[in-house]
Amino acid sequence: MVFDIDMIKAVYERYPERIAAARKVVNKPLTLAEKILYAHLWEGAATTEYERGNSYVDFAPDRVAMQDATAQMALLQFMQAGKEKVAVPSTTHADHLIQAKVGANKDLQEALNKSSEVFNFLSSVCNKYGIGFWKPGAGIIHQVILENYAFPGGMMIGTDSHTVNAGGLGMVAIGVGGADAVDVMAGMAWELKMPKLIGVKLTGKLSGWAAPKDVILKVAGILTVKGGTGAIVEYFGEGAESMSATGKGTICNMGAEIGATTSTFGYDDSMRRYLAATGRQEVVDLADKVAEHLTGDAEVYANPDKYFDQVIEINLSELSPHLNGPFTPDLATPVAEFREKAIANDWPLDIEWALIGSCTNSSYEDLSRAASIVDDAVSKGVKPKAILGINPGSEQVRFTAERDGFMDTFREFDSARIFTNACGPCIGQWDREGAEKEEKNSIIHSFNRNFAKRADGNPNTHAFVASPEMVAAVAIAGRLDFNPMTDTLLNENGEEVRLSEPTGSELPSKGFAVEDNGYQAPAEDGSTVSVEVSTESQRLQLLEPFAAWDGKNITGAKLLIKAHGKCTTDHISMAGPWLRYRGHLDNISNNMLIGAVNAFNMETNSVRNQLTGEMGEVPAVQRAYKAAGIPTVVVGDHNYGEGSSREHAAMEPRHLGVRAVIVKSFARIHETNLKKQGMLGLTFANEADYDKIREDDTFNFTDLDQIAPGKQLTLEIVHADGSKEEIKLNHTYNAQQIDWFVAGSALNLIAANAI
Ligand code: MIC
Ligand code: SF4
Repeated sequence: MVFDIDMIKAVYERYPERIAAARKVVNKPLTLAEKILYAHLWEGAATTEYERGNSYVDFAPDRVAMQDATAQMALLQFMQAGKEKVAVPSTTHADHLIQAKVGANKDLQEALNKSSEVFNFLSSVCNKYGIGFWKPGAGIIHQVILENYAFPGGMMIGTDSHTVNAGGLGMVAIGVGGADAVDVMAGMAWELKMPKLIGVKLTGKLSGWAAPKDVILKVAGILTVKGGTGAIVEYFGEGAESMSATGKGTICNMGAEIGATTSTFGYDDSMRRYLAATGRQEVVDLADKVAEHLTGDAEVYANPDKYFDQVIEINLSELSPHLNGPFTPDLATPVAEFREKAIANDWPLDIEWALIGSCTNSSYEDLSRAASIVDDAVSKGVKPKAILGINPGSEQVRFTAERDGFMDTFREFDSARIFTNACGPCIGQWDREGAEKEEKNSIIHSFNRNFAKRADGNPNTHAFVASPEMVAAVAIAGRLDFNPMTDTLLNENGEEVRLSEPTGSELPSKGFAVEDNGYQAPAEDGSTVSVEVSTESQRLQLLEPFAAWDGKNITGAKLLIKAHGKCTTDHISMAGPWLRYRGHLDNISNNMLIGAVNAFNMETNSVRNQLTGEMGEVPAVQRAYKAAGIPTVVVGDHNYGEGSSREHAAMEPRHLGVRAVIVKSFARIHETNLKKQGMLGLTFANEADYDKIREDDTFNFTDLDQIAPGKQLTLEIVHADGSKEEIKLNHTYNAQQIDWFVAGSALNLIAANAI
């Protein structure tokens, strides 16, 4: 069965007319990204050109995807919107709440025991409102989406930053907060600033140890974690066509790590092959009829400098494997240069754990290539030095890989652990023995993120990101500085052997197979399905609407924390053990900003309480201000809120009474999340003003009552010695977003309109 085939047919039927209209208004050759965006305007056929990087545009995405950790909040909000059914095809995927410990079956059972309340809630809400539900164990959201729902030229939003993975099948797929998903599920337009365009021309062909992962590891090194902000990255060229659809998915997936709005590739044979292999020949037949619209115009690709805002060229034939890290995904080092850099920086070289999986690298092809390395080592009598953990991307991938013998290959290593088809260690769902000792160590994985504490909670774990085949090789060597292209290993006979280059299959030659894919279709008529949330629950809590703005200037606000350096969503609302409270706003608020580094003492979770003068934990200090009715402000550095789409990072401060977040710059999703939840997300007009903020400052907004699009705000800083300074703040609120602030949240407006 092909999901939503009627919707896909309708999208393709509209394409010729929509592209013709877009050509008229834009009046020059079109990139693929522009075609997809203009084909999905809320207004229908384009009547005006939108300015990249400037115009706010209303879009009509084709579908919505959610995962369990964010869906709880998204669906709690949707329940407040007063709708009977979702307006577009939507799915929820249970993948984040399963901890990796012993192995797949036991771990899954344990998760079912621990989180049944949440799974039952999600299953019944989905059933009621017409949302497909993929049960625990079915797989990681983005692999399941790629296998079942993604289609070339489609537009999707998803409550997870790696929704962008679907660019591997030529979609424009964008990560958002739950409140954005609610807009689309409630049948409203979804707003986005018209993205800028970055073109990446890929020439040559990958060979040897280089993998699609290395393309994005290299791009991350070039663009850094904020280089893609506000832009869509479009890959093209012969090199692009030479890679598999799942390989393209890997590249698009990690576009989240450079802050890109999304990434995409033109429709090509690799996508045809993948769609056909996953039972969607029907989609191929439909897409082929409009194939010219599902890729960028030839003139664009011939003269990219004229049509993209920035162009990068990478010759795949010259690309070598990379290791990115530690602590940030953009610190890119070619394997050949790694040893020197690691020694200079004192990175631990010995490896105890190597992990393959996560939504970015858990496809059939990935497992097959990693298995080829293991197979080669076994046949040469080499034993692995590290433990190799594997999380397959979906039940279909696992079942097929099992049938084709790859799982048995991994099991040839006594130290291999096959975990559930789920996020697992990638999101800190990992019961790693000894992590609590907080010893300095390194791990290597094929995931996308490697922020401090993310995988095992240990701040001293140095995590490095690499391709699955490199992860397998490092697992065998037990050392991070192992270069499989030049180094040898000692086998059990004491002989020096070299690992052969990876081989693998893009797709299973016998086709994919699965017995139970874990899908639950929603009820045709959900009106009689009831959704219960106990008031006693520690995991779920119905939402109370946030209070509307009183129209007055915020005055007498205290500084809660001035965050130093990197402050990702993992620092603002940690995952791992806290995932269990994702449906309970008050409980999860106890993790607010506990990972952020206080610029005044360089410690985490220790800030001055201006009421008592004492140091205290951030959530506790904030609760004290709230109890005293005192507003607060959070100050941050660049790219504040980088990483996840989790809107908890915006809802927690909102819930606890923080009024404004003032930073040097924001990551896109987090900035929108703040706006949606009725917070003030502001930036220093003069970056250096960050330095003016002192630990015991009080703030007065002097012209907030005149807030208007494009107009700076003025902030008076009152220092403890009584001296005052005035600084200017920028904001990007348009008229509608100001309405959200006024109403207390975007949802308050939807709910008011539904009555
Ligand atoms: C992540 O990779 O950080 C997550 C967990 O998938 C998040 C979503 C979440 O916080 O639930 C993301 O990337 O958006
Ligand atoms: Fe799950 Fe990790 Fe992918 Fe996030 S990045 S969706 S936690 S596998």
